[in-house]
Amino acid sequence: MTVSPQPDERELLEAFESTIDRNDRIEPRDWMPEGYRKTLVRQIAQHAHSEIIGMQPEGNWITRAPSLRRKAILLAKVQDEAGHGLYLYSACETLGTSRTELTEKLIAGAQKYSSIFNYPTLSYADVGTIGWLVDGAAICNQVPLCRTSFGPYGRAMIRVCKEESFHQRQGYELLMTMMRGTDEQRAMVQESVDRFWWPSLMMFGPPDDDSPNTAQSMAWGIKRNTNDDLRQRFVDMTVPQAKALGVTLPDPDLVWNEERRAHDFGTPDWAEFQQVIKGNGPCNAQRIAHRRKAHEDGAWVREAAMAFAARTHEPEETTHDR
Ligand code: FAQ
Repeated sequence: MTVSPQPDERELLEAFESTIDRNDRIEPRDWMPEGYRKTLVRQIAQHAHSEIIGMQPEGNWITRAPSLRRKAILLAKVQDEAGHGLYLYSACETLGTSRTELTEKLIAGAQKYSSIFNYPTLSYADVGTIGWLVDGAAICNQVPLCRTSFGPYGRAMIRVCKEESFHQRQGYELLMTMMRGTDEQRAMVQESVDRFWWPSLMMFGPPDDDSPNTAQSMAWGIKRNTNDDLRQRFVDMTVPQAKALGVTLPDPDLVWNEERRAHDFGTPDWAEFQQVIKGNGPCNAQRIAHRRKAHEDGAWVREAAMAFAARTHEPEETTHDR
């Protein structure tokens, strides 16, 4: 019998690169460079944490939703975010990192989550604004990720994006209803949009010139567009929606540029962004404390589930008397 020789690292790398060049998918059992694996774990974990932490600002309004219909919609949306977190943690597990490890890193402050969820939800209009702007930004960012080079991440994104579309529409519909209401309600919507506009633009990450990861992530097909490209796409998509809604986007420099066939817009406060991602945003401490408490309070559920799983996997003769 002839034993075929193990391919060396150069051959493995060539095979990996040719898969990337063909726009094919890398799957969990395929060989991959360590840097590719690490970048994916970093991005997917941050994305998963964002979904889970993102449940908090909206969850804040479940008990105070103004009608049964609005409450049911909000409950369903927040539950969807939990599901998105689970798909994403599962995608990360295929890269050899457990969900427990990732959660522990999150609550120790060793992994990030989206800056946007460190801002408070001060009025009920924020539920609509988050749906419209935050889910709108998430869709712009995530639709291209359906074509990301790592199979489990791209497949998770397909379902996530479908659900995010519903989230975006419910937010827009909520705001539209408020805009058809009283002057007070219209003022609430405008005040909410004023607070969330700039943080929504920051969701796309730092400008391309200050983005250390973009070039390599694009070369590996993990990211399909740069941060600035997606931010521009979001602005162009949102301006006509704001007009239809009757709200003003709080940027005096926002203007259509006929030559570029795109909107010019002002510069987000990047110093504020850096502070928020370093942990010094308005709600960072509260979000992590809440997540830590939920994790600790849920310890008994995990222990019971593990004990049940161990028992149901025991051989038949040791369990049938119980
Ligand atoms: N917040 O070099 P880059 C949602 C970090 S889901 C915090 O440009 P990259 C659904 C970045 O990690 C929202 N940190 O990085 C929902 C890096 O730090 P590191 C989440 C940020 O990875 C809706 C450093 O800055 N979506 O909203 C942010 O190439 C409503 C340098 O940055 C995703 O995660 C930020 N905004 O590009 C849920 C999408 N931006 O790790 C509930 C997937 C950058 O080196 C309610 N992720 N940083 O220490 C991505 O597309 C990318 O990771 C980017 C950042 C674009 C976020």
